[in-house]
Amino acid sequence: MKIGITCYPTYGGSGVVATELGKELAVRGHDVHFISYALPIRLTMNDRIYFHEVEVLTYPLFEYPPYDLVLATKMAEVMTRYDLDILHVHYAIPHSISAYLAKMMLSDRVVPFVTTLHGTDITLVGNDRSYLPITRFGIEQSDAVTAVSEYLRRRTIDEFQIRRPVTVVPNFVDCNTYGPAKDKSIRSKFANEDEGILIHISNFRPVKRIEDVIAIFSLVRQKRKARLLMVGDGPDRPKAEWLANTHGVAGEVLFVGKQSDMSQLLSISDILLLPSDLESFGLVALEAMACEVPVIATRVGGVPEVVRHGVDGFLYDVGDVSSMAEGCLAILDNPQLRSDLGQAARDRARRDFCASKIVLQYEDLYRRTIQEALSH
Ligand code: GMT
Repeated sequence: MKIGITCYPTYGGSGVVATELGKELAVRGHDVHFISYALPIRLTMNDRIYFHEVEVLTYPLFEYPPYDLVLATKMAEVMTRYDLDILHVHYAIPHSISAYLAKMMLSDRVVPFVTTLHGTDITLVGNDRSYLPITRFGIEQSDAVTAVSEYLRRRTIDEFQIRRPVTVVPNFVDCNTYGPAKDKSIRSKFANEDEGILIHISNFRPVKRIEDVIAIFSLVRQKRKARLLMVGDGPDRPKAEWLANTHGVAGEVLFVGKQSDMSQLLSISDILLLPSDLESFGLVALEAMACEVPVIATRVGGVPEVVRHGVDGFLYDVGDVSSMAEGCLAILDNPQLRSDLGQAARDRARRDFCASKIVLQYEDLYRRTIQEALSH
């Protein structure tokens, strides 16, 4: 198939999923055309992967340059020139609207589009009253809609009163790339032998509750030696750095910034911390699980569909930092528990969320959607 993919190219779960999906589809022999305003962060090019940059004209009259319109124009252009069979957009706003416009712009053929809902497009942005009607319209007009968890599917249907089917296609992980550390010596760059390593990876937005990450770590640090790796960047990073200072743990917290390869840092860690207010899936938890790393997270959104409490890690109420610290200590102080949780986590990642299995679901969906569009 000739498949177009649109996503946000920046550091964020939806862009990562879209990029990894495109790479997998290319390996399986499809031509994949990424359409976005910058090269997606994890994208590596090959002869089946194309990148089409959307260039937004700025003009003094445009206080808000109309990206969605330029995107629609580029989508229609790529659909025509490369004879696309289908377009898959990740994140409803504004991508599903641009895809709809592009579809309408083609007079001689129909190129259907699939919208994948990732989370904040529904839970935050789409729920803002000013965005809700247009998000609902984009969902209703899509030729197929998927959500990354059952939680997100249900919430979309309930809150947007969606009458059309929404299919759950969960996020996935490449268990060959993400696995236990092959070279344990890298660990010594970050911690001494007797120190546990906790890791947090995110875009440092308020929903991630970075303050809780620091609070949990400082409670752990009162009881035993440990280090905290903070991976990523975003608006709450200065707050996190300041909190690490005020909690007196700045020397043990390492802010490593944005990284393109998470697998190495995850594989040398003992625990992933994900104390978010909300996660529709929690892709980073799955990536940690594939690396045999237990997860300490909040029992929110789609997280319990990924992490099983007491099996792959432990789940707690939002803000319950003392219990989360206790959970970390239980794991760090008991190597057998750490190993059991880690192995169960990897088994689950391989069995239920392995890339090859989930990519097949998308391929099937594309074929069915193309067939349906042709038959109308
Ligand atoms: O978490 C973010 O702020 C980024 C956001 C995105 O759309 O890029 O992540 C959402 O999509 C990810 C990939 O499907 C999910 O793993 C995250 O749970 C989801 N974030 C939220 O629901 C807050």
